[in-house]
Parts: sequence; C-alpha cells; structure tokens
Amino acid sequence: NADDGYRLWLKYDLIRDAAKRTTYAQSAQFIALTGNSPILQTAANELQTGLQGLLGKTIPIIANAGNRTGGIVLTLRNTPDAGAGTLNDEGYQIEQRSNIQISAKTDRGVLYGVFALLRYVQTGQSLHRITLTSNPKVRYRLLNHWDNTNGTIERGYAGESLWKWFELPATVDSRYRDYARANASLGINGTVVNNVNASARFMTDEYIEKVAALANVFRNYGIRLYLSIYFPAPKTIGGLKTADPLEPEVKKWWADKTKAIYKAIPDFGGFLVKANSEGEPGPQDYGRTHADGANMLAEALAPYDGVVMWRAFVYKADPKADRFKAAYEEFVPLDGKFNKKVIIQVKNGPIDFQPREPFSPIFGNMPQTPLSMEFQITQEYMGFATHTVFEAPLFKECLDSDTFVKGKGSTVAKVVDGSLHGYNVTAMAGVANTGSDRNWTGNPMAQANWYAFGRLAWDHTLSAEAIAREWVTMSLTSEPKSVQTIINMLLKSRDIYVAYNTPLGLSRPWTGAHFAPEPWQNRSSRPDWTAIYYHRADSAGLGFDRTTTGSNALAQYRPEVQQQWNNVETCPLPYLLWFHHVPWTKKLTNGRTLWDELCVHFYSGADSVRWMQQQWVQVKPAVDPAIFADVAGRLSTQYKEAIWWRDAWVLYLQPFARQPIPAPFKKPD
Ligand code: GCW
Repeated sequence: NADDGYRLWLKYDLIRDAAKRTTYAQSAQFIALTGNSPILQTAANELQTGLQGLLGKTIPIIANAGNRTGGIVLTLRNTPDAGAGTLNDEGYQIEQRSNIQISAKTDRGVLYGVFALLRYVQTGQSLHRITLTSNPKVRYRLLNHWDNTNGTIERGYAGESLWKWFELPATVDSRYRDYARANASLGINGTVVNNVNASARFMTDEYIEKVAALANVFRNYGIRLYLSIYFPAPKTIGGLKTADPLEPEVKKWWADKTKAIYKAIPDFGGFLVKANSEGEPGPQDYGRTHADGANMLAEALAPYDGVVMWRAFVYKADPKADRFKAAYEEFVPLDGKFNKKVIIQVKNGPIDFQPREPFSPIFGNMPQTPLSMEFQITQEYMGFATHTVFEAPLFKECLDSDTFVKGKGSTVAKVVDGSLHGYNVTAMAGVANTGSDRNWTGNPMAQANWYAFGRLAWDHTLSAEAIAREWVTMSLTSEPKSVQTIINMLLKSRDIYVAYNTPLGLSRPWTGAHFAPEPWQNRSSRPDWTAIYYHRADSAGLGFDRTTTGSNALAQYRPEVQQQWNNVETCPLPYLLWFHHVPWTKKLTNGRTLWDELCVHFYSGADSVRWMQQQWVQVKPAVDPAIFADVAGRLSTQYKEAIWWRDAWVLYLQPFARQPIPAPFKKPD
C-alpha cells in the first residue's frame, strides 16, 4: 500500500486516534448546503470526500440544516451584515455555534473555507469554538505553466506537460480535476496553461477548443484559465502584414480573437505576455513601447472581465551594460502610461530566479501601476528535481524586504498586495513545478514549494515554518518528532544550497541548461549569457561592482536600501558579491578573508547535505517507505552534486585567488 505521492497534501488518511475521530465526528454529523452552484457543489463534495477519509464515515449532504445541530453548514452571505462586512470577495469565515458555519460572499469563498476546515482537521487542531476569518491578500493568484504544444515543459523537471494536447478536447484526463483540486485547496484561482515563450497556435480555433475543455474542468474549482500570447500572432496566423499595436487592423484582429476566446471560455482570465525579451518579438519591433503593446491588448479585453499580465523580464545583449538595471530602466519611465487592466509582472529579483537575489528595484518604483510578483516554483537554478530546496524562506525573504519608498516598513509584500500604493488589482504568479510524473513534482519534497507558493499568495504573512509544518503534517507524517526534524531540514535547505552553489552573492555560474557548474564559461551566443559576465572573477578579486565606482545599479534603490548594501565594509555577507568586487584577501566583517569565507561556504554547504541525509534517515519509521526511498535517493545524488559544485568553484577560483584551501577543509572525501 505504498504511497506514490499522487495525493499531495490532500491525503485524508484515517485519523488513527479513535477518540479524536469521535470528537471531530460529533461536529460533523451532516453537511448542509444552502444555495446552489457548481462551485458550492464542489465545496460540499470536497468536504464529504475529505471527512470520509479522515473520519472513516460518509457524512450526508443535506439541503438545509433546519433545527439540526452538530453539523457543518455552508452558506453564501451576500448581505453586508456584521460578519460579511469583514470579508472580501473570496474570503471566508468559519465559526462554531450550534453548527460549524462556513460562510462567504461567493461560492469560491465557501470552497476555500472548506479546504481551511479540512486543513484544521488534517493538522489535528480542535474545531471546538473555532472562529476564523481569512481573506486573500492578493486578488489574482496564478500558476504559470511554461508548457509547449509538443508536451515539453521549459524548465520542467517532473516529466511531460500535464496537458495532453493531442487528446484534447475530446478526451479529458481525470488528472486535470485533481490538479484543480490541489490548487483550489491553496486558494490558487488562475492558471496560465502555456509557455510565455508562446506558440501562436494557442490563438487558433483548434487550440482554443482544447484549452476550453481544460477551462470547463477548472471552473468548478474557481480557477480561471489564462493564455500566454505570441505578440506577432496577427502576422503569423492572422495573415496581416504587421503586428504593430497601433495599426487598426492589428487592434481589430486582437479584439476579434479575444471575442472568440470569450465565446469558448466565458470566464477567461486574460493574457500573459513576454515581449521584447530574450529574442521574443514585441511592440518595440515597430518602434512602440511596452505600454502601447499592453494597452492594445487591454482594449481588446475591455468588454470582458480579463486582465493583461505584461512581464518586465527584459534586458539587452550588451556586455558593457549591467543587466541588473535593465528592467527598471525600461519600465519605470512608463509608470502611469498603462491601461487600468494591465498588471506588470516582475520577477522577485533583478536578474533571474537566482538562489539568492536582492529584491527587484522595480518594486515600489511604479506607484501608478499594479505590480505582480513572479516567483519561480520550478527549480531551474536550484538543482532541478534532485536537490531538496524549500523555497518558502526565499519567497519570504523577498516579500519581507523593505523598499523604504514610503518610509520604513514599505515592504515588497505591501507593494504587491496593493496596500502601499492603493493598486486596484493585485497579483502573484508562480512558475509551476508540476508535470506528468505520478507524484506531480518529481521530487516529493518539491510538492512543498507548490504548497508554499499557494499559501503565500493567499497570505504573505504566514511564516515559512508554519507553512512547512502544515505541509509536512498533511503530506508526510504527523509523528511530532519527525515533523520537527523534517521542518528543520526544510528550513535550512535553501541556505545549504546557496552555500555550495552561489554563496556570498554569487550568481549564474551556468549557461544553457542551468544545471552543471560552469563558472569558467566565457563563450555563448550572447555576451551576457556567459558565467564570467556575472561573477567577474579576476586576479584582483571577485564580484560585480554595482556601487558608484561600478555600474551604480544601487542607485535604483532608496537611500536606506543603498546604505545597507553600498559599503563593502558593512554589506551583509549574503549580498556582498552582488554589489562589490572584493579583493581575495580582504578581511570580511567576521574576520575571515574573502577566499577563506568562500571555502567555508563551499565546504560546509556540501557537508550539510550529508547532515540532511542523516536527518532524513531518522524519520524513516514515520514516513511512507516509497517516499522515504525516493527522497533518500535524491539526497544522495544531491550530496554528490554538492561536492561537484564545491570542487568546480574552488578549483576554478583558486588560480585567481592564489590562496591555499584552508586547513580544516583539505582532506579529500
Ligand atoms: O529564467 C529564464 C529561463 C527561460 C525563461 C525566461 C523567462 C521562459 O532560462 O527558460 O523562458 O527566464 O522567464 O522568460
């Protein structure tokens, strides 16, 4: 009866403690569903399914509680009475009086309340006098799939695409529903099903029909479907001579196309766009701006409830420029020029999903334009599906960073949730790590990253530890000591990865596949796609000078932020080489030289993977044997690869540094 990980955090295994089961069952004698909609029906069914597993009983679904007590009542509360007043459109309230009331303004809110209640039971919390109100802090909470028409996934490490384009629309895999359930359980309410490096085929009738079949499944779980678009589609599939966004015929083409999409998918969410970025075409090809392009699409969406998510991931192939500065330089001057349906989607860091980056300086600097956070859940730069790296600490580090744009406490999270500048629409997107692998994410531990993204998109104030605790308890084990061991391991895993991979603010020691260490790489199709462009190792030192003596990228931040990072004597070590070219023998704040400190990180980082292996062995009796073996195997590969990273860096850098490897580390493995 081995667990293959398919059920994710929705396992609903029978609660072993019979007394506990009875207590829960006393407050769950029936499920009363007042109101009628497919999503409410989903909510009742999900509650029934969950409780069936956890309590070992079929709880009847009834139409009305009448005078009955001891049940769970799902209600829509459209009236602005005291309770409903504190709820936003998707929020929910759970309260136990004579029944447990789960109420919300919309059916989606009720669904989220149901999953919250189930989470309470799954994590063993008491429902007695439960009173809980929760509202999502951002409105659009999306996964972005980088999935292609041929079934491959850009930067996907868990098999093929979940979407079987060749079978759709006639054959609808039951897995699509399971995908929707998992997302809805986290509060994710949208999904972009295709790659931002988009194929124009998604705009053809053939594909609109296929994606509409997916949307039909997602709809019952409150999930709206979005599409990435190929900007020159009016030319490539529309037969027009141009895709210039200011040309009337181009505008008309998009308006007609949008109409056709809404005909097939009435709740279509909108468009995601990568334009004039990494060779993708865009409005600049016609001398137009990002705003011209985005606004043209927004106008096409004007009759509908849809938005444009326009990505700010842009930089030029210029070896002399600093890529760090590029997105800010192109987008900040456009603040105030975007249609109100446009959201600018910004990666968390200024370069590209590195294991540790400072926050993007765009956050806080476009007060008139809603900015969406783009995190990468898939581990493009974090060991693919092999290395165990829990990303909640990375997400939190960025969200909690202070931009200081309106004084102390102007965190990135407050920019994104709209509270700082009063954005009318707010969004967070996560580049998905799911695929056709039976356990969805390849590495079972990577399920935690999907989970963490969803939970933080709902509520960015949750701590990484609380998220880890929920996930471990629901997905792996509820045995308290093992839960704690796994949480410790997860919470340290990202710093461990950074230590052997890109310590002290190093970045991008890869080219191409972004897998193997290639810090020596100085040749590429683009001058800024070499490793040396980023780390700048030479006989004088290491790191990218972004102070006034260098690219001065720091000037894009507020003075308070500059002060944290602009002085090599005081810059926190995790960010040191992001901003400074540091001499090899320079004494750092902790008294070690740069070279010695690097070695400490590389060596102790690799050793810490061994520590993770030891931790994992300790939980063996408490977790499913199949999952145990799977993770154990991946950890042993991770250990080998950590040593590989360590040695690649040390041996590459040593001829520049001309320093011995510090004594404690010399011993061969
Ligand atoms: O991280 C880089 C990836 C590309 C990706 C690009 C982007 C989808 O290496 O594979 O393309 O970012 O975010 O657009």
